[in-house]
Amino acid sequence: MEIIIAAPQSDSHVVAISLINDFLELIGVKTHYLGACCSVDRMAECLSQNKGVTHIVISAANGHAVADLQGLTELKAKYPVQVFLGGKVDLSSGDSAEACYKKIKGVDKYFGDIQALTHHFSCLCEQEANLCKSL
Ligand code: B12
Repeated sequence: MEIIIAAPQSDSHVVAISLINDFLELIGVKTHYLGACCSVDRMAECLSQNKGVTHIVISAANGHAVADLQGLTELKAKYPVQVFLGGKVDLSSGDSAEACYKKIKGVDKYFGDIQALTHHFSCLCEQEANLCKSL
């Protein structure tokens, strides 16, 4: 399992992405940690160089994810990846994070906490391992 971890283009908060990177590495996920202030173009560049990447995990903190993440649909038309988002998506609107994430085209799922995300990837890794054994 190989994934990208990043914060959106205008977002300089690094603590959550760093924690997520550590948790996922611990369960055996190979991570490409692109860090904070990462543009969608930079994510696409990484995908073009790493064909095994299946997911992009994005952490939003500063509330500008809706504007920052324009372009995900075009990226997904080119690369077959799933995009997971978590954090504070858009507090200015007063909507919940779960409601806000739906405003961002190209995001497949919003995760409320890191534990749920880690559990999800842990199940995916197990499925991948079982598939390899059966081949
Ligand atoms: C530290 C901090 C900073 C530091 C960041 C240092 C760094 N390089 O990381 C500095 C001082 C640079 C900073 C700057 C700013 N900040 Co600031 N910052 C914080 C602060 C105090 C802590 C953030 C943090 O690290 N938390 C620890 C991590 C572990 O928690 P977390 O980010 O909340 O993530 C948790 C969950 O949300 C979730 N999660 C997060 N992402 C993801 C992703 C996935 C996939 C999943 C499953 C879960 C998940 O899991 C984490 C653990 O529970 C928060 C306030 C707060 N107490 O939360 C404000 C806060 C995030 N900042 C805020 C703001 C507004 C700013 C500035 C705009 C301030 C300014 N006027 O300059 C700038 C923006 C800079 C930028 N370009 O992004 C606001 C954002 C408001 C919003 N979203 O609407 C906050 C919430 C403060 C506030 N209450 O107003 N900030």
